[in-house]
Amino acid sequence: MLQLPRLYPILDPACFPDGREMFAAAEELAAAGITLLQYRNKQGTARQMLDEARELRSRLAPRVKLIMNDRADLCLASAFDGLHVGQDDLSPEAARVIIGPARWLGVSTHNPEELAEADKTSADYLAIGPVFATTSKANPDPVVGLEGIRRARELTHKPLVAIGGITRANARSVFDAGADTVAVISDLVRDPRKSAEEFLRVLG
Ligand code: TZP
Ligand code: MG
Repeated sequence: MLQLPRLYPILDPACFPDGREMFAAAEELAAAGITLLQYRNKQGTARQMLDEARELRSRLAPRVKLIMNDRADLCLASAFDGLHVGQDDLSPEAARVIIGPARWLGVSTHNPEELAEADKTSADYLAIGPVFATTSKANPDPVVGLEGIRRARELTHKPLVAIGGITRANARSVFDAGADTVAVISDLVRDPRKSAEEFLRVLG
């Protein structure tokens, strides 16, 4: 089974008003020692996304495994290492047909029913959230809390990624509730290197 690192940063260009800043943040995260990164872009065109993804790859691979959010086509076009799909994207099995057996596949879930369903697929890891309130996602599902993580942990043996409102201050509690990995957007935006180092220390 896939072994994920404890910290799973997600870079979303919407968090970086100056376009180049996202790449600087990516380099800082890598310097802090992260080994997994998701690229998430809900606003860009396919071309912009491919350009940005290729630049991330040229800067970070092979030190950092790169996961594309939503888009199986761009995962292949940018030679990323994996794909992350949600409940409104391609189904895990449809995504698997496109990305093949070797690339990593992650699936977002928001309640026990979705998690149990995703557990039956070829997904390599499952995400559960939002754990806490988040401002990084439009129309988030209801918060699942630490109890939602505990419940999810009972329902799957796959690597479990917790997401939503996770900070250096609460990351330990998320781990203690049964998550294997924390996925983080906003608490890595300001001073990414220092923040990632602190996360890794807390989670160590
Ligand atoms: N899915 C559930 S919550 C979330 C996503 C993409 C946003 C997480 O961002 P943050 O800033 O770490 O709360
Ligand atoms: Mg999605």
